[in-house]
Amino acid sequence: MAQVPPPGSVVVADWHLCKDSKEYFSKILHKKRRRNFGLLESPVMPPHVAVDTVHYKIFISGKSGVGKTALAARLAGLNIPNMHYETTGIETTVAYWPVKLKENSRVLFFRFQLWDCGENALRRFDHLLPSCKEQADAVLFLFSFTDRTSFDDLPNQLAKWTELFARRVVKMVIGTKFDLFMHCDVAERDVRDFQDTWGIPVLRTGGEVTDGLGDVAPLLNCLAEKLWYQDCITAGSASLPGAPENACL
Ligand SMILES: Nc1nc2c(ncn2[C@@H]2O[C@H](COP(=O)(O)OP(=O)(O)O)[C@@H](O)[C@H]2O)c(=O)[nH]1
Ligand SMILES: [Mg+2]
Repeated sequence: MAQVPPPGSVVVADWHLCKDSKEYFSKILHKKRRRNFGLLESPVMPPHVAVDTVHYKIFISGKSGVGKTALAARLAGLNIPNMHYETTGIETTVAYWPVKLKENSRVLFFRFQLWDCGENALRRFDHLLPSCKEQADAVLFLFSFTDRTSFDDLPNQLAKWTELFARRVVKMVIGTKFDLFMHCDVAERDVRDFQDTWGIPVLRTGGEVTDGLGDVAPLLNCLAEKLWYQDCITAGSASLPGAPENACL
């Protein structure tokens, strides 16, 4: 079973609510909404506040209509498309997220490059999957709470990606459309059973974007935590929940 850090043991949870985080989060906000960053843009801190940025590539996996494009938009603070249209190829979206490490109170900007590829395009064009897979640090496995088949297919998806990667990658399972509880097709008990069997926590998402930070903070902090922990293990300090100075910089 994958080694996972206990939730909240590596990064400060809900740091976006603390006063000392304001200076950092203000750099990813504009008029109280998330700032959009192009591929070559990044948050700029004043010269006396040196903050390192760590880069990660994240692939979003899941069947068509499950909510991959909506999740990428949500995590980056962009408008969520109301209409479903199949993503025609690969779309990448950049999301920055400041994180405070518990061990040494060090602040880092995490730069997540989210790779979203339409399922039909993946099937039709053989070259897409290798480029999505190349150098990926994490895979987000999506299922929809309103689509039982997407949940039942998770073991296949996990097996497929485990086979594809010889090296270690972070795996996260996210249930979308949790807001549509009237149409919920996946029982809590089934989610618990899945977590017990696979040892992977299931996160949930859905609903209106509120203040732009609160609804994505648990997802982004969890992702940051797992990625940082993975780097610690790779750098050979698996016993530490924090990281050595050069773990991934
Ligand atoms: N209510 C609700 N609708 C969602 C959610 N996620 C996605 N959708 C809607 O589901 C449809 C498919 O989403 P999309 O992200 O395009 O699916 P993709 O094919 O996996 O990229 C769109 O109409 C979205 O607006 C969610 O969490 N809640
Ligand atoms: Mg899409």
